[in-house]
Amino acid sequence: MSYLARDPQRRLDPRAMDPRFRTIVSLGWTYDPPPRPRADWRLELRGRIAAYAMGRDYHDVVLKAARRVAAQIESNRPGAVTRTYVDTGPVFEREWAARAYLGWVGRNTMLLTRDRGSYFFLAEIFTDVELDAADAPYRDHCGTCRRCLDLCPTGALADGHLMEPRVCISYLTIENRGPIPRDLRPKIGMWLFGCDICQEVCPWNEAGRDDDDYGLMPYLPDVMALDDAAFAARFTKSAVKRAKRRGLLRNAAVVLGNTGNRDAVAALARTMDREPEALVRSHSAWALGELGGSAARRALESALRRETDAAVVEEIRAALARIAS
Ligand code: B12
Ligand code: SF4
Ligand code: SF4
Repeated sequence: MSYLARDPQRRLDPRAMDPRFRTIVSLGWTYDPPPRPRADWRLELRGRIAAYAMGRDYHDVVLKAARRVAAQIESNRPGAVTRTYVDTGPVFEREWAARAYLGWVGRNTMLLTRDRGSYFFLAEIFTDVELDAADAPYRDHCGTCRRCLDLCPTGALADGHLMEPRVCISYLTIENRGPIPRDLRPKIGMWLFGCDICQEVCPWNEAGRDDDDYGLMPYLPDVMALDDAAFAARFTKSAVKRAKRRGLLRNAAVVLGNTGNRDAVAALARTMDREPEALVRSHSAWALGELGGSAARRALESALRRETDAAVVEEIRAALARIAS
């Protein structure tokens, strides 16, 4: 995410992008809270996708909606300059939303409101039109609560609205292009793409819905079997495509390892045999090492005889050593 360090001046002061800007309009677009997981992910070999990625990619949907608001401003004020952002430009979206009094920045670093919780996206319209601001800041309603800090599995959150993104599951499973550090893999638990824990535990977010959650909990052996064409067919219109096929399969291997369920061995062994991406093979080797047992050991030994990639060979050896001990 080195792009975050680019253009600091434009980030801090949008007038560096266009000196005519006078106002930022901050917008929120709610999405459905995650369903309460009813599937037993370990037993059923399922991984979980964060709620925001359900349905069509929000960048398209929210940008279109925000542009409609921008068009409204332009029609009310002919000649107005507007520029619309959803997640893509050098914009501190939560900072501007907090300063527009849309909500407060919680200890989980999310922008929250009392009536909507945090299950909403942000968008901004930068404009040269001068508009009145809301009259009172949105008070912080975290109070003495620390649930998000205490329950984040990787300890990514710290006092003072701080987060260490490099250990956040959302970063590790979406933005990270390389291997997931070995010590963090068990902490990823069931998360196949993104993570909702620090929102789910927040008292300002409504309890999850009761309906079918299988849409957000795909069967992992099917995920491991996706080739390029099948991945594209299933995820082109979804935010999940950001992880790319190799990233998603890497994550699926880690979650299968975390299930502790040896029913996953066959899918992982097949991956060791057929998968062209070394990144996916190396995480599958790790997962086989976690599951252990004679079938996992045989799959690793046979993969070791064929493997030419040094990083995968190292993972296989480490996995075999874990099984032996
Ligand atoms: C990089 C990024 C990430 C990174 C880093 C997250 C981070 N905390 O910085 C990763 C990959 C980890 C991530 C994860 C997620 N993200 Co994200 N992400 C972004 C992105 C592209 C940039 C964020 C950024 O600049 N971070 C750097 C920090 C310094 O800036 P900041 O976000 O503006 O927030 C700081 C300031 O506002 C300041 N601040 C403001 N007011 C106050 C008040 C006080 C008192 C203090 C001390 C500080 C303070 O502290 C904030 C926290 O550091 C934004 C879109 C955007 N352009 O803003 C989306 C965005 C923040 N992400 C979003 C979402 C939905 C998520 C996830 C929920 C997705 C998921 N389910 O997996 C998780 C949530 C994890 C979490 N707890 O934050 C939404 C958040 C919506 C909301 N209601 O807040 C955004 C705004 C995208 C959007 N357009 O809707 N994300
Ligand atoms: S998204 Fe998950 S890993 Fe990241 S800070 Fe929140 S609880 Fe922790
Ligand atoms: S869980 Fe508690 S501390 Fe964290 S954001 Fe929600 S109210 Fe604030």
